[in-house]
Amino acid sequence: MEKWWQNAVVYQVYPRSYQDSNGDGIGDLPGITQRLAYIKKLGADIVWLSPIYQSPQVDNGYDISDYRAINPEFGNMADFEDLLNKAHSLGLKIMMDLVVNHTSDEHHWFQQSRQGKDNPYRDYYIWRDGQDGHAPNNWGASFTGSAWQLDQQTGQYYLHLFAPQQPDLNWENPNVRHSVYDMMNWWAAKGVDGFRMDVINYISKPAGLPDAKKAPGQLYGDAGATVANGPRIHEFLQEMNQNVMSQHKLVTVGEAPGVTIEEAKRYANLNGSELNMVFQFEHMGLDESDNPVLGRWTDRQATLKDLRANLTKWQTGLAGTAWNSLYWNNHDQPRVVSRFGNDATETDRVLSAKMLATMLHLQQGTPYIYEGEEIGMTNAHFASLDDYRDLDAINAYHVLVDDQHVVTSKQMLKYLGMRSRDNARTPMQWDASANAGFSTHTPWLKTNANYPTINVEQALADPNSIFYYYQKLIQLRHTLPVITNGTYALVAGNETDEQVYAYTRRDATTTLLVILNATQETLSRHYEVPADAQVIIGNYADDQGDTLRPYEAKVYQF
Ligand code: TEU
Ligand code: CA
Repeated sequence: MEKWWQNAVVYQVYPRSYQDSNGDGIGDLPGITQRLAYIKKLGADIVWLSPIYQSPQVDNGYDISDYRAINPEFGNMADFEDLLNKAHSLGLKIMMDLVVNHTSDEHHWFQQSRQGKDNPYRDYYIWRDGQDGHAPNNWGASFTGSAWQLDQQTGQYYLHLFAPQQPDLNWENPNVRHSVYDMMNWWAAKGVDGFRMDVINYISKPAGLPDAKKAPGQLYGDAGATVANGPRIHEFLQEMNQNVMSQHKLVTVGEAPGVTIEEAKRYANLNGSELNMVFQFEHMGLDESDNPVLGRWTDRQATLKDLRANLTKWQTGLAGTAWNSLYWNNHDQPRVVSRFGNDATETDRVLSAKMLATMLHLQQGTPYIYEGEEIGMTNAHFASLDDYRDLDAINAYHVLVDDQHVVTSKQMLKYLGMRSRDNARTPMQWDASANAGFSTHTPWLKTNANYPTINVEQALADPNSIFYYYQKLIQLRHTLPVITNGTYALVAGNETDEQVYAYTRRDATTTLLVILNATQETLSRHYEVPADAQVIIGNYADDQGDTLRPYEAKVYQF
């Protein structure tokens, strides 16, 4: 039986960067509300809001100090209710970001917890004694340094897998779990329609918190790999499901770095016992460095072969058992057109953005579009470290360039320009006016210099724009059941093609053949298509049969 979210399309908004309504240079809730009609015009069904809760904003809201209050920079609860009502009146659903692997160190639970070993909230977090004056184990934090912070007040260390201002909650404590479920039910009662769950597969830590594997040259062990998919994770999610999801009509997606197909089959099982779907990360890791010290800080390019093999593995791996989420972009990833496409010229940018959209949106699963992706926004290519705001980029620069001397400043600036999260976070480009129409004030993060030509106003005025192409892809998903339900298969022999990706989707009545030239060259390929086959979408005006022009994408229906 098909679920309501299976043929839905999600649009992610990063509130800080979407639309500033009061001229302080920071996006806000009334700004988003003003733009809901635009999201509706695109055709998305669900709007995922990155965190809007009260937060000191050390990690732009992924450090929450009050789960039931709105960050004052973004507005207040009345503004949120207004956004929710307006969305619902337009037929849009709202998905909240749920960040419960950790809180902010300013959350009152942590403020209490750090007071003393006997405090009733002590066990809400993960406290340990040091070992011979060192941290309790070798785990490294995601944003550099040890994952343990010594707290002078009690002389113990607390665990933080991310920044020191993001202490990890102790999910072994049933009070923590039920406090989270109560909070989720509170938001569901308010009328929100779903949750995107931040690093949810990290919440169950392995017993004894053993040292993590440490590659040569690395200062700390890989904590993420050690905590991912921990021993009690499925028990916790089933408990959450019984306490929250089963009580409401919610859509849920878990962010799950390090998730495997086998684990995803459990998290996202169609039996509905845990989550509806997960974000897997394998295709986002294909252009990582072989040198674990560098990780994503490299200019390595993913190959079509690797990308196709990975997407195919997830398509066939979950088919019939669990549900995929489909994404190229989010607030943590560089812009897809700059990463897997080509942003060098206007022609290449538009063609390759449409080709990548076709690759993803004809697959089985629920697609996610990240703000600006629908107009082909590109990486910002900032030239100076001063332009960056993200602690992830700034910390990585200092550790790799200043402390460890593993890359030069020039190299690292190049890598940041290609891979940093701030590439996704530059203000939404609405029009060619000052600050891209995002704000009347200097924005909190510089706008991309290309906003005078790449912007929403321009896209809406051009019938051949990337925007209208995405709109059509969404319409196709909403009207052709084979896109939601059909079987995925690679065209025979395509596995080894280094330039073209060709796959089919099939149900009892319909076949779709998706042909994608992933290169800048004109190629020749022959695929069997019946004489009456129709091209239902493509990024060139006509069909030249076996000739595939640069970045050509076309989809036959028969
Ligand atoms: O991201 C988790 C995560 O996997 C990141 O560490 C990711 O690997 C990194 O951003 C590099 O791409 C989530 C949120 O999406 C991210 O914005 C938060 O900073 C992080 O959790 C902590 O809450
Ligand atoms: Ca504002």
